[in-house]
Amino acid sequence: MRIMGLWRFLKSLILVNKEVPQTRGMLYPRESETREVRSLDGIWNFVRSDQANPTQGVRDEWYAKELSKSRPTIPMPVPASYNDITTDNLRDHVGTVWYDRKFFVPRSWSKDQRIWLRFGSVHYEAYVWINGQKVVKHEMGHLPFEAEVTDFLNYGAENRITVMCDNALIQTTVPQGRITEVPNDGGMTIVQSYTFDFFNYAGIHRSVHLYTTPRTFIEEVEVTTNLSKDATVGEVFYSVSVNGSAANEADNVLHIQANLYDKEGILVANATSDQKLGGKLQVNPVKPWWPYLMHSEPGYLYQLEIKLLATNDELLDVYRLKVGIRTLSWNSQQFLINGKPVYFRGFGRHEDSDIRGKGLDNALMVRDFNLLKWIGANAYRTSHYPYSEESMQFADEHGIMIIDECPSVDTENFSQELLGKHKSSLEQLIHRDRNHPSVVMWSIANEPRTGSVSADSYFELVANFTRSLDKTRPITAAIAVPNTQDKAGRSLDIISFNRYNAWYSNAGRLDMITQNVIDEAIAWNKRYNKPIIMSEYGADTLEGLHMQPAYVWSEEFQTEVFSRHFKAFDELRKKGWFIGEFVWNFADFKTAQTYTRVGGNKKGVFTRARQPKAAAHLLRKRYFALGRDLDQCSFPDDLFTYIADLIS
Ligand code: BDP
Repeated sequence: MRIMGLWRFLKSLILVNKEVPQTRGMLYPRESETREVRSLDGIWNFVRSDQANPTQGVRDEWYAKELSKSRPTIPMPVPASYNDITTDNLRDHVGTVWYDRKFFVPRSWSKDQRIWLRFGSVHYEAYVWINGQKVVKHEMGHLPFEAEVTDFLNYGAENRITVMCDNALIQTTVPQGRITEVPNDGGMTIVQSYTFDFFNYAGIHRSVHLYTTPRTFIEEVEVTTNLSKDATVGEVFYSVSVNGSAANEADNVLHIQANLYDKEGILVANATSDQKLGGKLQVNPVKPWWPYLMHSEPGYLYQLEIKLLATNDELLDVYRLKVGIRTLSWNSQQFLINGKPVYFRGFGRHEDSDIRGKGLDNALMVRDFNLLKWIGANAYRTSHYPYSEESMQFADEHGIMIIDECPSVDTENFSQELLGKHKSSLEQLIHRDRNHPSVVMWSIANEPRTGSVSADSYFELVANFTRSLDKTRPITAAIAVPNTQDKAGRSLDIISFNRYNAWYSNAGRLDMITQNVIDEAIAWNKRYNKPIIMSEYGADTLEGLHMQPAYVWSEEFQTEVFSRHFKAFDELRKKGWFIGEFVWNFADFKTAQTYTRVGGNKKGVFTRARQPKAAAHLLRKRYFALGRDLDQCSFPDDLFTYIADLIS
């Protein structure tokens, strides 16, 4: 046993940098004059496998016919987590579940084009069949995947799609978990455990689309932007990849016509590409993309129209996407957007709500953005996994800055296989999100166990890999080990730390917050000479529980905890290198069952039903006060409640 342990330890020290598979395509499905999009969202049929026999459905080929022919099915909404839909213990199911549904493909789709099947995300692993034939397999929740299904479909006829989804997390999945077999009253049972603090919701979490492209089509578009020093001239660099036979014909020189339109739909720049299908558009005068409250017109987006043309100027394909023109830069003290230093004021969040779990919900998304703006936040971290593409587009539109986090949380037991998956999660994330102006930083992990010796080379490899994919954004990780033990910070550009003073340490001691926060931030900065963010702080709060003097779990306590942190942050802001404060959490959320959680984690500033707790009103005053002081924003009329004309 001890020899095995030693061997595992030694192996973790000699991690090597292996290639990871490269994502192709995956542009967000959009209609255009050359493309059609259909949704497969709705009510699907659902079967859970026997926990003790998770591969039975594959062996018995359940995908070969309708699921209902193999097992009784129940209705299941897509998109949604399946866990909280039924009234039985589906919530705690471990292993595989199956979905299927039928759909029609129009006869017109058979003509000289390609058909793609795209999933916004399935957690955690998905196997997909069309009409009984396997078309794609994908591992990793919260990230999209797609496959060409042109040759698998019946045109002008009915089709069947079958999905097997596996929620099991083990030591080499991202995130990690453990599966164990333990005795229960009925004999033995399978138990999933994990150390991270949110419920392992599973299922088809985001929309399923069928879409068409021409035979030769725009497969990828990558955009970067620049601004002149005086911010009057903007540049948009685009690079396009094309897939299809026309791209290989020697006498057919494909080219791109790129047109840029402003918000009013007026053409402000156009260009024809070079032979590599890339080019530059210049906008003069430009309206830069600014974060919310940093400018009177935040989130300004242009529309980039990419037209793929053949030698004879025949139009082959058209794809449009929104583009925000901005620059990012950073040094050992600051993070700047369009040359202006940024002070982040925001939240760690979760994609989580009653009944639908982590399923995409437009009503919830719009409500959340309304609350973010109401409270005066300018940023959030996608703790602890990539959020929906729809929410990324929304953040672009509303000028909310995003620290975009990959699904690596509580990372430990660093192995070669884990490293490969971790890198792949970042590759998929960056491929998906690289064109979003709202994404201003990559977070490569949350609370990794960076005190261990092997964390050193592991995070160096992960950070360098991330940099090799995108040099335009800084890299951070939210670290919780004491700074004296940490081994990852040297590989990051910006240090984020999570700490729960007066909660996990010195519970209830409001008098032990301010100085501790100041001391810890200074220590992180001294150790690494990099900008510092407090990426998590907070206290569980049961809405409606009031206690004076403040007592843990009460609304008064959360308010006081925030206020003591604000004091520390204001001291730290004077130092020049403290660049942001993020409350944990935006809203209450569900976790695994433990005696420290009452129906879930209650550190939300908003309840799970998205109503404010008392502390929300305090936080709102602070975020707007910071906005006015730092970015000259104005106050909303209802920020302060009239008390008496004795008080100004
Ligand atoms: C932090 C984690 C976060 C938890 C939080 C908490 O990063 O995921 O939810 O603690 O315990 O350590 O509330």
